[in-house]
Amino acid sequence: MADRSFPDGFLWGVATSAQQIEGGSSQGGRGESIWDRFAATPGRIADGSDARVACDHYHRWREDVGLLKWLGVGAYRFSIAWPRIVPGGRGAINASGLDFYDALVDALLAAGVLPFVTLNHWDLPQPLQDRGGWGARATAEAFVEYAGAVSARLGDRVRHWATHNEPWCIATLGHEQGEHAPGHRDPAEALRVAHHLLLSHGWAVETLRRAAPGAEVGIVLIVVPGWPARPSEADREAVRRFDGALNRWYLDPLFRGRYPADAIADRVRLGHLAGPDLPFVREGDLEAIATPLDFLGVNYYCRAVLRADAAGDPVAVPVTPEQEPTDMGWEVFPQGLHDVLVRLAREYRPAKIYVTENGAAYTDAADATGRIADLRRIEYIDSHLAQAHRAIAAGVPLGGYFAWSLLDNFEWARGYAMRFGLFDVDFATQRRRPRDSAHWYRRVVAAGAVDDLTQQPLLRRIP
Ligand code: IFM
Repeated sequence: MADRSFPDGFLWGVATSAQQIEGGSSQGGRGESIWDRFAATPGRIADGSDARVACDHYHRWREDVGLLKWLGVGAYRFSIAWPRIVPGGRGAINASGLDFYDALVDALLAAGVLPFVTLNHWDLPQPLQDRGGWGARATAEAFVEYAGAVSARLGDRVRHWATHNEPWCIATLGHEQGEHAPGHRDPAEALRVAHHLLLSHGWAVETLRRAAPGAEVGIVLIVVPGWPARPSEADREAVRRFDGALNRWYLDPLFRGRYPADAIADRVRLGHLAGPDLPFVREGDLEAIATPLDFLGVNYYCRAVLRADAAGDPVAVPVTPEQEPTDMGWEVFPQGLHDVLVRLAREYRPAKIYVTENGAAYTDAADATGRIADLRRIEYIDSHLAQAHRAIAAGVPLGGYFAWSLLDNFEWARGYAMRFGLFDVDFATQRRRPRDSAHWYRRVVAAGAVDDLTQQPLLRRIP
């Protein structure tokens, strides 16, 4: 087996987000987020849960920094809760919110862990939603004010900043498909939302660079490679449409300063746009969006296998994978990570890429000794790391990898049943327990290289 060492300086990390782990949702002056409102609406969350307590990280953050230190990771990707900083959406800044992250950042640095901050991981302050949310251009201005407040306080210590997490999810799941907050089903609004997210990103890059000179600034996208279900022209066309709407709608403006013409034509055909001119784009917007970035964050979980419906539009079809899907129903397809990274490097030439999320939801019971042998999660991460390694060998400027997630947490509309954590969380007691994957990842991080699981009697070696 070829050497699986990663380059010196490769950043090994784990990731979380504020809404999913913090809890303390009405403490310390935090305001309401759109996800608080959404979860309080009957029928929105599969198990009827909410994120008022979640992992209680708001109170247990010192313990959680201890877990990171034990793991030995070089970086921790977390997000700032926007409603904790600007409870009203605009105007007054909540000092106690800034104090919380200030202390967290100091504790991370003292533990030898670099803070990798995401500013918007979906928890828009509800007062901004009440004024039109991301569909309103003023929300982009509010985001820049918020980014300014956070970076003024943390910019002297935080060297990695991501503006948004997965704008496609906010725009499409939240405003077109209605599955995520705020639960709208309005494709025209979703396109405006996408634009205002990108615009606010571009504006905020400048703000962040001013407050944190020399820091790396980027954005995090979900990237899903499409595959034709059959080797037909129709299915290949369905893949093109899918790719245009999900991947290129974000990548092209960010790296080429324009929305993809074919994907605009698709939206016109679908009646989501009146014509090829995008009414929400103003002069200077595309230049701002295409401000050069220090990195692109890539979240990769699986591919989409697509067939064309009667109108030629993409429909995801279940594949029959050799391996069982994850609890999310997602196919395990490690090769897709390699392919995505190589494609991004070749077609968009980002200065650097981080895999900012990758991981799997599986439920494994503890045995009588309390051990949780989550071999499937280890295999998932190991096989994806092997593909990341291949991508580096192919010349991709990959700077790091963040496993999703440190802890089991509030998995949005799926509630708490989806367990992504390297650490198991008992939500009744808030006890954190390392799964075998945590022990395994700790060794991978220490070695700076992935195991070849085929050569290891794995279950005997762990923990
Ligand atoms: O939990 C989410 C995360 O918040 C965003 N990316 C995908 C993860 C798994 O669904």
